[in-house]
Amino acid sequence: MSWSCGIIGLPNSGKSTIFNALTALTVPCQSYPFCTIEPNVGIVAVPDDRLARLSETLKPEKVTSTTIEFIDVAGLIKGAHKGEGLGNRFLSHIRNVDAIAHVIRCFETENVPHVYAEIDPKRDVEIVETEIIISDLEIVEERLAKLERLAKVSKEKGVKEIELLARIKSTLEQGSFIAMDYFDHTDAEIVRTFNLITTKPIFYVANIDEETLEKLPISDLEEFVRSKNSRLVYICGKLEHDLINLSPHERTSYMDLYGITEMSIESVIKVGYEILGLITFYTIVGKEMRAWTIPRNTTCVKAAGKIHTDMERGFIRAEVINADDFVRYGSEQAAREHGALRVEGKEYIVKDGDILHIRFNV
Ligand SMILES: Nc1nc2c(ncn2[C@@H]2O[C@H](COP(=O)(O)OP(=O)(O)OP(=O)(O)O)[C@@H](O)[C@H]2O)c(=O)[nH]1
Ligand SMILES: [Mg+2]
Repeated sequence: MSWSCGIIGLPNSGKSTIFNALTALTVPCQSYPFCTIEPNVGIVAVPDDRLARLSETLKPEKVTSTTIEFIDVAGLIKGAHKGEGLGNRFLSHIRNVDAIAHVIRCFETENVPHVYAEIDPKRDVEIVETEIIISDLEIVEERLAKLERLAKVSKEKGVKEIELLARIKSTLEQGSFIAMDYFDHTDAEIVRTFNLITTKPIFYVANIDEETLEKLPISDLEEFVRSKNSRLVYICGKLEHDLINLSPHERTSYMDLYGITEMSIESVIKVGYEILGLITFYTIVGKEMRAWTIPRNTTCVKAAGKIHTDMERGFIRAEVINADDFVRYGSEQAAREHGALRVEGKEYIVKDGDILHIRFNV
C-alpha cells in the first residue's frame, strides 16, 4: 500500500457516499445522521496513465498498481469529547493513517437534514476540528501523565518525549493543529509515533451538488482553505457514487453532460501525492510490471529496499530509464541504443516516472 487516508466530517456530510465513489464499494449511506457506526475500509488501485502506457508498450503478463486505503468513520459533532453523538473513541481507527480528508457539506437538500440546520462550511469545519484537537489533547495529556510518573523513578526516562508533548499540548490548547515542519528530523520521527490526527497532512473535500458545479469555485471557502495552507477538492458525492458503476463509455458521456473533467479518485490522488510529497517509480521484473510509491528525495538504495531488503543490502547499481523514454523508444534495448539508459549509484535521487532495474548481490 502506498498511503492511507482517513475521512472525517460532520454526520450527513456525505463521507460514506464519497467513500463509495472513491472505492466503488457500496457501504450504507442514508439520510439520517450517524448512519456509519463501525469504520468502513476500502483499498483502491491507483489509476496511473503512465503505467497504462508502459503496459501497452511492453504487454507484460502482470501489471501491479500501487494502492491507497480509505477509512470512513462515524461523524463528529460538537461535544463529541463529552460523549455527544457517537463520542470520539472511533477516531482510534484513523490514528495510523498518512493523510486526512475532511468532507465539508456544501450540498443543499431538504431530504437530508443538516445536523446544525443550515449549510455553513466554515462553522462545520471549526466544529469538527475543535473536536479533533480536544481528542488529541486527551491523548497527549494521558501520555504526559504516564511519562511524568515514570520520570519520578528514572530521571532520564522520556525526557525528549515529555518536552515534545509539552510543546504540542501548548499548541493544541491555543486551538491550532501541529505544523510538522517546526520539528527537526529526529523530533518529527518521535512526534509521528504519538499518532495525533492534528499532526497529519489534511485536505478538504467540498461535497457539492451538480447544480453548484457551474458556480465554482466557492471563493470564500477557497480563501478559508488557503488560509490553512491546505488544498480543496470539489466532489459531487452523490452523482459520482451513481456514476462509478457505469461502463466507462456511459460514465464519460455523463461526465461530459455535467462538465466533470475527472473522477474524484483522480483529484484526491493528485492532492494526496502532493501534500504527502510522494512520487511513483516502476520496475519490470520477468513478466511483471509494477508501480511503487516513495517519498520525494528518496535515494536509489532506499527505493531498492522498498522492493526487497536484499536489494538494499546487496545494492550494486541501478539502470534507469524514464517511463516516457521507454514508451517513446518501445523497449529497453532501443532506449539503451538511444542513450536513454543511465547507470546510477546508491545516492542517486529517484525521480517521478523512473523505471529502475536494480543490480544487487547477496
Ligand atoms: N443531494 C445530495 N445528497 C447527498 C450528497 N452526498 C451525500 N448525499 C446524501 O446525504 C445522505 C448522507 O450521506 P452519507 O454519505 O451517509 O453521510 P455521512 O457523512 O457518511 O454520514 P454519517 O455516516 O451519518 O456520519 C445520504 O442520503 C446521501 O445520499 C450530494 O452530493 N448531494
Ligand atoms: Mg457514513
